[in-house]
Amino acid sequence: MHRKELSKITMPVVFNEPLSFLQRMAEYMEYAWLLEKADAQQDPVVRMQYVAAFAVSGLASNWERVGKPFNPLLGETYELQRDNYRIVCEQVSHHPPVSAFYADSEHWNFHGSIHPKLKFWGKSVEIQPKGLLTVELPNHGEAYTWSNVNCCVHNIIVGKLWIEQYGSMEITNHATGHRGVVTFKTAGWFSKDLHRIEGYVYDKKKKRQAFLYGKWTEFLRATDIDSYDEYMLTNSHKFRRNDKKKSDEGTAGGTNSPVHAPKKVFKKLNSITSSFRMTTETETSSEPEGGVRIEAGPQGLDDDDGEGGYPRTDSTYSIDIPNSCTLWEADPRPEHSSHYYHFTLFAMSLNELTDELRQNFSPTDCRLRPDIRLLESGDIDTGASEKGRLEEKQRDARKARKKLKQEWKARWFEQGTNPFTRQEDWLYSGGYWDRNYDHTIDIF
Ligand code: CLR
Repeated sequence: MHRKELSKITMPVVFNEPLSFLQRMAEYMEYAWLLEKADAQQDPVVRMQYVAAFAVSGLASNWERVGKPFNPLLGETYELQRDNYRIVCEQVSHHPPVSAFYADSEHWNFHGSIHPKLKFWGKSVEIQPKGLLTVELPNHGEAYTWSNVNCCVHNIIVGKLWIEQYGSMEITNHATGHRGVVTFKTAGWFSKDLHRIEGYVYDKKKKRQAFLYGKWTEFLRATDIDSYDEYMLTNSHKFRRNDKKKSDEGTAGGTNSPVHAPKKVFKKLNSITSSFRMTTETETSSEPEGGVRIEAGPQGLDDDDGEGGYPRTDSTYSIDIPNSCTLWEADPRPEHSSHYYHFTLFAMSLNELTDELRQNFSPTDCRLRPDIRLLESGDIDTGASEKGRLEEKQRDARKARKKLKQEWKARWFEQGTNPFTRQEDWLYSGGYWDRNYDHTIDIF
């Protein structure tokens, strides 16, 4: 296994998508209305259900998104204002790369930071989005915290890239002690559990209060425990129970040890991942169907589960537990999404630059990054050279600071401890929306 910081991986611009990672973070906001819904609930169990739906919904846009977002430059920002909320993001550290954000609205606020850690496993790369996410509902005096599940990009050497998210997401309501635990399953044999998620809401005595189920790409539903238990008496075959043994083997974020890739693969990988990825869409694995798994991916998951290591089908079995309520449903992707980096409609709107914005926003906003603009307009070569120029400018600025013994300080965030978990976090220092950007530096 081979670790590398995201900021140290350079790939040709053709493998990029025309968004900065800061904008990728802003994509958590696509279904922000779920937080409004959460706030409107009187029952803490139902509030947790909607917060869980929000946490899951923020990951839905990752489906099929295999373009690499641009590494933000140190000090780069992104802002987005919508009818009911606004969000500001900043790249607060470059080595290691850390992005922080703060979103607020009349009824809630949502903040956190992300430091994606990459591990290369041979044929796949596992991404651990380190960092903490917090939702506060001041009307209820509540704060919820969780961390995102891991993500795996399969077939980084040959074959079709695909993204899997797996592990356990644990949301804690620090005021009442309720917990929402949602497990993202691995695809499993014949992709039976592809994209499937399920979990429970517990009260502070660890008693189950609701059952949650769905697909992170599509929907999340909730039902009461009695209906669930009754349903399970006759339909248990539909579920792969995540008992202890299973989760140690594979899913549910067990502390499993990896199966190592053959040395040969590693050599090849080391020499190409840092600079180039060879894509051959036609090359397929010659593994027989359901054949013996030779090399296992990070979570015991194999890349040979389908044609060319691509999952054969989505899992289509339906679960209709009586008394279920749909908390969230993903909007379908726009028609030409697959020709446009598999963007959602929301992602497509993130580069929008109105005159009003132009007059008001910070000169560090990533909408002003020339390399991203050039990729967006299809000029890959100039985009690549501009990207090089910006990175060099960033290096020069760092050297200059070193010489003057100056330390970099984030503009809108401060490193501190999360008041609810006491973990290390980045906290918003305020002021971005006062629109005074006199002391921002020129990074483009
Ligand atoms: C997944 C959801 C997490 C936050 C997060 C961090 C890094 C992102 C990842 C998400 C999705 C996949 C991603 C990755 C950075 C690079 C990678 C966009 C959004 C793309 C697919 C490129 C992989 C390139 C390898 C071949 C090196 O909460």
